[in-house]
Amino acid sequence: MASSRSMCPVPPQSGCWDLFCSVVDNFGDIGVCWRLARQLAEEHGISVRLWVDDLHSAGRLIPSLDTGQASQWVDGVEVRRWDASFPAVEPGQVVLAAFACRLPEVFVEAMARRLPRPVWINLEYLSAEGWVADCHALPSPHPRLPLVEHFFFPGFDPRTGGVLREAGYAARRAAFPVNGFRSALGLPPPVPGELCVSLFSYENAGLAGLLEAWRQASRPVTCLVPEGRVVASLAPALGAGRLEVGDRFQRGALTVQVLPFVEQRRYDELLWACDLNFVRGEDSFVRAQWAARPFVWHIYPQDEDAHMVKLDAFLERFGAGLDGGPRRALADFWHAWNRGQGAAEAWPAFEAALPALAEHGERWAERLEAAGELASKLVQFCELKIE
Ligand code: TRH
Repeated sequence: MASSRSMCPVPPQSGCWDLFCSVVDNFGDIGVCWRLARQLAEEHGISVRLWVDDLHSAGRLIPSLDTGQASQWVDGVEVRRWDASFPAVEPGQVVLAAFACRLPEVFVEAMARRLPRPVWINLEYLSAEGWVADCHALPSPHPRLPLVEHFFFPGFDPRTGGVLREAGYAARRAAFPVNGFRSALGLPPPVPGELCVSLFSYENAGLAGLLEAWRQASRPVTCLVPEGRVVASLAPALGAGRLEVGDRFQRGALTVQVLPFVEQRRYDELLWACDLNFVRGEDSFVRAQWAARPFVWHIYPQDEDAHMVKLDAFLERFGAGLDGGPRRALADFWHAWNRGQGAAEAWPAFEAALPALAEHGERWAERLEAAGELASKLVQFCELKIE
């Protein structure tokens, strides 16, 4: 019976895992899940079945995905559309529920019947808060079924699950041709003193003031903006109508260019090509840290400003080892950006701190590496739990 229902058509080297991803909004949920799924398959030989309830969002990051197909293999990962009516399938050795998404009841029942029982992991959101290390890996027995769920917390501390980073990251980066990247966008090689900025952010009322500061800057500022939510704030600030991919504007010292949203693997290139990266959510926030360049985090807004606690927890952790001046400038600018006001006023001090932040970024990436790599830690954790 299991053979016709099993979803591991390719004999796995290291087992078969189910990863469930419910797309709440934007791209962070699928962004983390897709990166993790690829790593598990490519680097750990695991046969991953990724269940996604919104293939259209996924398709933005995975252009080769056929959004009309309920089941397909992409980059060694079996991508399955997660429909309301869930098929009868044999659960894998490990079941990962990303970001506390609720698994289909029939699937949970099947997990309880499977012997040996699957290792059940709830992959949590990333946070720099101190309590995360204490809660990482804690078990939670199911109230009714013979199953135990474990909470797996990404984080910045060696006692947490760490953050994702592909094994080939350093080599890809070393081989990256900045000038080739720019010339593909129709941009000349960087001129001395130029500041190149990537802007991947939510809508922001402070953007107009910041663009004005860049327009009046004493050096060229190139701002590369992937199409998406921030474009809604960009168009009025530039006095433009509807913005299209490829549009370029020159305003004083400032050049703004709208870029296409690229395949996930290629997003890193934009970060490597820039001196300062505005990022958001969770996955781009982590990528900016690996890029080891100064960055600005637009955190995902939550009710009752809960996100500001997380923002400050990160600033506290990240800022350790930074001198007082750059540290204050960083916090002031990040707060202004996240409040949507005062970014232009906070810019001069932040700009002056960029060289110190660039140096600090390298040191931080080393600390991040010391916290451990999430996919590897997850595999180790599950190997210990697999019966
Ligand atoms: O899109 P985000 O804002 O995602 C979220 C979600 O809102 C989610 O519900 C929330 O819980 C979470 O944030 C905290 O930001 P994030 O996480 O950075 O995801 C963006 C993804 O898009 C990331 O994987 C990088 C990818 N990307 C591309 O693949 N191509 C691109 O051109 C760009 C700009 C991004």
